[in-house]
Amino acid sequence: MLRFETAGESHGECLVATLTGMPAGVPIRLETINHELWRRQQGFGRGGRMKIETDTVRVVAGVRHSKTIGAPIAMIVENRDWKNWTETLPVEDFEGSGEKRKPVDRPRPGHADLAGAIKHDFADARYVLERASARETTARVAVGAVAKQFLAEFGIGVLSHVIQCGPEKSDRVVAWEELTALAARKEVLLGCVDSDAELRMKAVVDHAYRTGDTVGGVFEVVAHGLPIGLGSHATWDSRLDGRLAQAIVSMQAVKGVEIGFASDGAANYGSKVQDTIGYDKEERRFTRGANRAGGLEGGMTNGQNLLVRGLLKPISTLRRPLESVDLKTRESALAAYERSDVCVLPAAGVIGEAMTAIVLAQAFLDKFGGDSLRETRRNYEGYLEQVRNY
Ligand code: EPS
Repeated sequence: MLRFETAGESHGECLVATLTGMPAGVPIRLETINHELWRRQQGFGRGGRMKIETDTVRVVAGVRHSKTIGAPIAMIVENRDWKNWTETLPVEDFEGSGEKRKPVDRPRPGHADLAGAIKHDFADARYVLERASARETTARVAVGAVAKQFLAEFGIGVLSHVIQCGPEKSDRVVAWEELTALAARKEVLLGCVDSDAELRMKAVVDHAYRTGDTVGGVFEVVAHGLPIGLGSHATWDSRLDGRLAQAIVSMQAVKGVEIGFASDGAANYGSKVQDTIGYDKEERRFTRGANRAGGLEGGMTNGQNLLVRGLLKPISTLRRPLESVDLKTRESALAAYERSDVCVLPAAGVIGEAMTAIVLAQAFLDKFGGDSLRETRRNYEGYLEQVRNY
């Protein structure tokens, strides 16, 4: 079972991730992990923090001579901002520390602040926001970059693009090659392949900047090169759609998930929604009329591209704050404002890729197993042979 955990707070020393269950012999390049971390930091609408950080991974266990060794992988990404917070968030208390604290006592509507402070019996929300912050996704992206390198060994790629920002949408059908070109861009605006739509999206973010507001939208993750049969129809918790939904909605600020064209499907008759089945006798393979199911039927991959969308609400830290309550006085007060982002859509796409890659690597190893890449590959190739001869 491939599993991972993260630790670390937004303004603490560092973010930490462990990943257990990866077979030995998977080639790992630090440059590839760092490139994914860089992608997570990009996009028009990011806040001041991204100017401080240049996220760089340190792999401290589980990889030797550029390959996994079948042991837990441990990774660290340092927070450069920590040096500004050593007295505000010390590990060991010291005399006079009270004056250095930065309490957050006017909880932000939409953030973890209020429920987290009440639940943990904190007088203010500082410790809650430190962990609830999307800074944590740095660790997820590092793990996802390892999962991606594993999947790449089997010709599977996972990428993303932005399809909606506030009210502005791009409905264009996108080819895999366009996503690889998008991912190779040196400058990231809003992560949309349609440049006209991207400029309209930029105007929405500009408006949010001007008015002290924030804006959300929709990103789509696409996985390419998948075999038929990852996941299972047999039990509720092995259905891949359910596992992906959990992974995507677990992302900070994501409030909804859609597989394929789910909301269009809900508004249409069955005859317009299902992807018809054909057979190419020369190529000896099944073909499909469309991919409205988003590559998943019965909780299993069906060999088409996997399409998973995340619906991202606007970031809850507003420069023009909403009404809240002072936790000390219980009087009405405006919510706390601390430096934040205005729009994080392209970054959310990159995090969605990481979460999808992790779930796919889990499902892949559930099915093909193996303590070494060679063993996994042999099992995989045997299965592909069986599918070819079906
Ligand atoms: C983030 C770092 C954070 C925020 C953002 C995500 O940095 P700071 O709090 O120091 O500005 O920019 O966190 C939030 C949006 C949030 O609501 O907490 C990052 O690295 O992605």
